[in-house]
Amino acid sequence: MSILGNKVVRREDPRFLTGGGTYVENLKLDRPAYLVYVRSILAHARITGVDTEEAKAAPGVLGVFTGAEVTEALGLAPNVFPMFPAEMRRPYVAADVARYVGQPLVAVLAESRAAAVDAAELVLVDYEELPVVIDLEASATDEVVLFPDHGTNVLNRMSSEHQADFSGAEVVVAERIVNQRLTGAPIEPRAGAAWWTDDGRLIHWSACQGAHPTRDLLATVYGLEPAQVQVVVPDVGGGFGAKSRTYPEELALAWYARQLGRPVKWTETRSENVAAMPQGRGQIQYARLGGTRDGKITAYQLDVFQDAGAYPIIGAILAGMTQRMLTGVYEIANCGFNGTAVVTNKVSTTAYRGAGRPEATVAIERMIDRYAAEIGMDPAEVRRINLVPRFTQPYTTGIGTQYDSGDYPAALEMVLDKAGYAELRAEQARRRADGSTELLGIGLGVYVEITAGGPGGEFGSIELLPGGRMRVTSGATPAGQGHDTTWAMLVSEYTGVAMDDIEVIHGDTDAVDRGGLTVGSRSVQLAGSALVDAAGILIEKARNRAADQLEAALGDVVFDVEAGRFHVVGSPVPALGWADLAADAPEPLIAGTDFSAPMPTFPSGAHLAVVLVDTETGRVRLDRMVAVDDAGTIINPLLAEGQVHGGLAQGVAQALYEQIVYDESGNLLTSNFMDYMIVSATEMPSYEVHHIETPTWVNPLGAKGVGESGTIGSIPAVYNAVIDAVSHLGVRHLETPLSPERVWAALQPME
Ligand code: MCN
Repeated sequence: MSILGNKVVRREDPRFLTGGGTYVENLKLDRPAYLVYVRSILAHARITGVDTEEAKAAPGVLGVFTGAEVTEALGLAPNVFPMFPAEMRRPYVAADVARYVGQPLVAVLAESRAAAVDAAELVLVDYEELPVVIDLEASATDEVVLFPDHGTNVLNRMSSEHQADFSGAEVVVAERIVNQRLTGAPIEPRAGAAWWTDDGRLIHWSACQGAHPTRDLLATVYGLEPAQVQVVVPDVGGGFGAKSRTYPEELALAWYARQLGRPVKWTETRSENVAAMPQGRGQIQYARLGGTRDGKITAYQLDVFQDAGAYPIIGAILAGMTQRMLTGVYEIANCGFNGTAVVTNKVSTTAYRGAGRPEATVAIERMIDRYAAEIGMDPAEVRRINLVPRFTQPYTTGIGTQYDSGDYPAALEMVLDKAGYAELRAEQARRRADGSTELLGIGLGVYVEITAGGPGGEFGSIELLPGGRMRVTSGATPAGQGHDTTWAMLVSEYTGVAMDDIEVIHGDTDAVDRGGLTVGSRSVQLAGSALVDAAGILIEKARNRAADQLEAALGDVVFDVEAGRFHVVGSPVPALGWADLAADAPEPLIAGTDFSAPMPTFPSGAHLAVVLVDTETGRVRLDRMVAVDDAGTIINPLLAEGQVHGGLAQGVAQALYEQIVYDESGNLLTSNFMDYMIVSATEMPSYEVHHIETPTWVNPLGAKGVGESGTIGSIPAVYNAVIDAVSHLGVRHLETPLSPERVWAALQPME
């Protein structure tokens, strides 16, 4: 019986739930030095003086290093992408100019964290204030330039080949949509530890989303061969995209370790994490949608400004993802896109759950509702009219993106059915007619997104151990997604070995040959498929060995996966199990391979939110969240559902609660969880989660990614629901997060 598709509970959870996890913070080191950074309190300033004398003399201090000293030794950090201007590379520790609040200026190392914090307070920094640019559109005018040597704040402009032509449209609606900045808010903030061994090897532990990319980065920074560096990523308390890179302030740990001749440990505080870990979103959109009066969309144009923050990293290119997913699930041949990425005096932007795809979905889904309101048609009906029909072979969208397979109408009809759409509309009408102060709103978010959209494949290996056990290594580095369970299930399925007899190793560059980043919901389809292929290779090798031992022709030996045994075809006895093949083995039986797919996969779905809006206070309560997701073949419905749950929470949070706010001087006003309204279980209803399966043909599992789906559909669903609740009062559009203040203000009579 197949184990795939079963709700197998996460075997890593007992460890996590009973304090048994191994994190960078609880790594025991011999006489570690604790690192604390002095960070910029100004968003843009020249550093005119740094006085470290008092700090150096403070109790327990082992070393104090200014930006100038670190920069002299290490230069600037390598660019994440070669096309970014060299002068915009980030310093490990800023030497002459600070460009965002929270940027590291001085490194203080001491015997204890408390001593380092105390000493950091004794460092005196002299600043000469420089003009600040926070607003994206203001930045694009270049009135204030962040990098005078580069001359402009504009990093890149991207335009589609064609622009939308609205001449045939009977109705045109336009909106400015803000995808506010968000912080990833992992439970575990960023943390790292580094030391040098006597034979010159660098060992670095990091709470990040990819051991091997961090190893390669460290090798580049310190001029080492990759083999001279070991990176260990132990358990990680969440990453959500924001830990996909190991950032300069952590890459410098090895340099401090070398100066002090001791291991160095660094864990940032929550406020440092909010201020200085790169953030997500930060995209302003100008959307225009045109159509006929009977609901057929004829033109769609999206022009966006993308905030890259002070130093361009991944966020600077995410508008490209928005462009790829421009038309979502709809047939819109006449469309266009322009994107402009700019630097601003804020921390950099990076990938955050969905990374460029939620932005595309928010824009199109919001505009569909806006158009539906304009022509007086039910928003579900407008979607029906324009959806791409079910397809199993590649479909090319208006913007030129090729999707693998999908059934969007099925997802829409299912979510409407499960939610009881007609009854909800009736209830909405009843409340409106009764003059209720608690209005009901219904919102849809029908989405398609791209997973495993980046380059490269993923690695996996399986080794037969004595007693018939298996050791699996995977290039994917999890941050809470349940890979241990998933990989053990897959290997069990294909080898017949019990899950309990399968150990899984990841996140250690000495133990795993190679690996990529756990981003873009790529792991199951790539790392999982690599294990499927590895299992096939291992079984072939085992069949050879069995043929020798059974003294049979290779062609006659078959593998019975249910029993986990090899025997001659037609005669199940004698048979050899994995344990027999492992015994007295002349050489280890091991198979490792990489899997790359011919194209990305495109998971999809339809989410429906029901909200109740209090017209007297503007408070929005999410009453129901119904989700239908299609990630192709599901390996473990329990884990996939867990992923959807987490994703939904982060989508709801963007629509209703969370927002990074800077004032116009660049001060961060939301630097802790009192000010940044992080979502919690108390705001959530019990989700109603369903799934359909449209397998992909691009990998042997038929699997697409599910790690970000929940977020992508739920943002527009909740967003649309709130506007829907108050649309009969003339409200057409509001900005997220839809705080009580914003909703209440929109409901006040015009002066
Ligand atoms: N799964 C499945 N069937 C599929 C696809 C996935 O059963 N067809 C299940 C698997 O059990 C797998 C899990 O879902 O373990 C996630 O798989 P996948 O969609 O391949 O995503 P990744 O493992 O590559 O994880 C990355 C994704 C991203 S990009 C973000 S952001 C995110 C997310 O995962 N960050 C997370 N989920 C997170 N969950 C936790 N707890 N913490 C984070 O930081």
